[in-house]
Parts: sequence; C-alpha cells; structure tokens
Amino acid sequence: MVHLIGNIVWQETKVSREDRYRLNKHKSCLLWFTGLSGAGKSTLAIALEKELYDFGIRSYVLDGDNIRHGLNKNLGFSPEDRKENIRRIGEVAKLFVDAGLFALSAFISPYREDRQMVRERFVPGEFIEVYVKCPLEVCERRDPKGLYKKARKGEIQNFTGISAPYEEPLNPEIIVETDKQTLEQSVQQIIGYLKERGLLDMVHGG
Ligand code: ADX
Repeated sequence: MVHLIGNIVWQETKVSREDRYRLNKHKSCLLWFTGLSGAGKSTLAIALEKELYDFGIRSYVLDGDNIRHGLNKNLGFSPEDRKENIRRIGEVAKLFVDAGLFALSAFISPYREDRQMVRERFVPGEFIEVYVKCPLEVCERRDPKGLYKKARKGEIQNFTGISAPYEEPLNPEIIVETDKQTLEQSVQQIIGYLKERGLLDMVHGG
C-alpha cells in the first residue's frame, strides 16, 4: 500500500515492529500520565522507568518540563500551544513505540480532546492512559516548584487548576491516587496492569 500526503510518499522499511519485539525480547506501548502539576506524574514515570529497566525492558520518559526546554521551547500555555505540545509529544511517543520501546509521557495534558487525539494515533491496547489523581489542595500544598504560589498572586497566567481548566479523564485505563497510596504501591499497580495485559511477556526468537 502506498501512503501519500501531497507529494510526500511514506517510506517503507525492512525491519518490522515484530522484528524489533524479537530483538528487544519485549513488546512496546505508551503509558500516558496525565494530571495536575504536582500530582506526581514525573515522579511516578521515573520510578516506573527504573522498575522496567530492572525487568530488562527498554523504556524512556518524556517529561513536560524537559521537553519544553528543547523540542517545544517555542510553546506556551494557551489552549492552542498546549494542543500543539501534546500533538508533538504524541508523535514522538509514536516513534518510540514503533522503535519497540516503552514510552512514558508525563504531561499535564489538561484537555480530553488532545489526549483523545493522541490515543487515536495508536492501535487499541497500545495507549494506556494513567490518571495521576490528586486533589488540587494537596498539589497546592506540595507546590514543589513554588508555581501555585505565583499563580495565586497572578504572576503566572493560565495556570492549570487555578486559572486554566483540567479535564479529568472519563475512562482511563489506570487511576492512581497519589494522596492515598505510596509511590511503590502506584508503581506495582501499573506493573500489575502491564502483566495482566501480557505487555511484560517475553518475546522469543529472532
Ligand atoms: S501541558 O498542559 O502542555 O501538558 P506540560 O506538562 O507540558 O503542560 O508542562 C507543565 C509544566 O510547566 C508544569 O509542571 C509547570 O512546571 C510548568 N508551567 C509553567 N507555566 C504553567 C502554566 N501556566 N500551567 C501549567 N504548568 C505550567
């Protein structure tokens, strides 16, 4: 099949996704962490990455603050810029998943429609939405970067939870409640989910 957009033809390659699974000895997927700033998305993604590493799984964390230093440093926090932020990350995550890795993305991604747009780029089962749930009051009390304080004083505009919306996922694959469970419990909950879905099964051959 020839894929064509304008004058651009999709270039087929000779190494298939299954070839990569066999080489890596594992499958690939995207774990999409979403939640308020300070809810614990990055902490959880980083802890899970270490756990997956110990299982022999190749994974990589895409983190909001880090990506906004490079790839997305031209983007701000208007709804349009957030949409573009999430679109680009979705595309990058797709490349990672095509390359046979576990991609772990930690972005507020406050809009349902934007998260849905990413979900639709993946086959069912490959996109795993993890709602990192934590009440705003708790995130604000934690305020690890002092940003809530600034947002309350009006020094930061469009701050999620204060002056910009956060749309909770309606049907996430996983919900972790970081004000109620420990980091280790949350990590094991996600590992349990991955095991149940066969995503940690060894892929043989190759
Ligand atoms: S997203 O909404 O586009 O998904 P992203 O996860 O990339 O956001 O970036 C969020 C991080 O940027 C926050 O953790 C915080 O450190 C910082 N930040 C700076 N300004 C804002 C703002 N107005 N709203 C939310 N986060 C902000």
